[in-house]
Amino acid sequence: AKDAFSWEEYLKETSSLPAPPGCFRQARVPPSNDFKVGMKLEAHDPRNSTSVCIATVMGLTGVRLRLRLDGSDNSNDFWRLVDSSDIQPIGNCEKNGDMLQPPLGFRMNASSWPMFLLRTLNGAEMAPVIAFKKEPPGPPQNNFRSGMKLEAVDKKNPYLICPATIGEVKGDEVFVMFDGWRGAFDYWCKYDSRDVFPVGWCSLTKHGLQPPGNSVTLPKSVPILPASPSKPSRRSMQSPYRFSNPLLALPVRKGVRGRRPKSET
Ligand code: MLY
Repeated sequence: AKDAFSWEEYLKETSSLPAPPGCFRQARVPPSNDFKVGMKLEAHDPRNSTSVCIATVMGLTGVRLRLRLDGSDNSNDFWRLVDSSDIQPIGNCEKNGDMLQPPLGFRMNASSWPMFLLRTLNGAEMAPVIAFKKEPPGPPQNNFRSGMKLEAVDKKNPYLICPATIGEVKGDEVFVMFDGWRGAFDYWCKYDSRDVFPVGWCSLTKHGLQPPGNSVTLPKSVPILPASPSKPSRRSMQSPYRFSNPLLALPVRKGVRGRRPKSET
């Protein structure tokens, strides 16, 4: 489609560079997704990470799984990479001498858990051991620098992966800013978070990539400029996106400079 987002053009338009692959805790060659919808596995309860529960694969997006804990409701689905250490084959928990737990918010009376567990596993299709990939090691140190571009999970809408920029680096943490969203979705995370990916990851793994939002981002380090005498370039006028680089982003119209568009969520 002519309006499809292109990193190549976007990086040029914003005069920015992608974070090098060595910054990320992701496989250099993404693993294959050998799971199928309906398969069952063991997963740590995201709301109670010490308990291991039974989960069902509800969907596949690239090399991520949409998971739902058995006995939970349908409004707490979560997403995990196929090489996440949060998931494992059925049987692992017991092998380690642990017991499978009901999810937080188990729909039934706690006393019905043992029978529920038997029933949910009876005749279930278990995800095969080969589908679980080994989690890659993290880089030994935080190699991110502010201004680098990446692809990141929107934690408020975790099915979405979006273009983002490193806004700040502090010790082992980075501030992830979503391009074109005026800060509403930004967050701090560890540099070795599994929720951040190098530019090109979505295309490589056939995961949808959201286009940037259409709000202008004004980096705090950039001084306010005098009104530009030149007209904005054809390219920036035609593009469906507003840009993070204010030099390219702000066509000056009717004397209104740097006016921010209305917020969108
Ligand atoms: N406002 C919309 C989607 C917001 C997505 C923002 N991400 C892409 C940074 C909603 O909440 O449904």
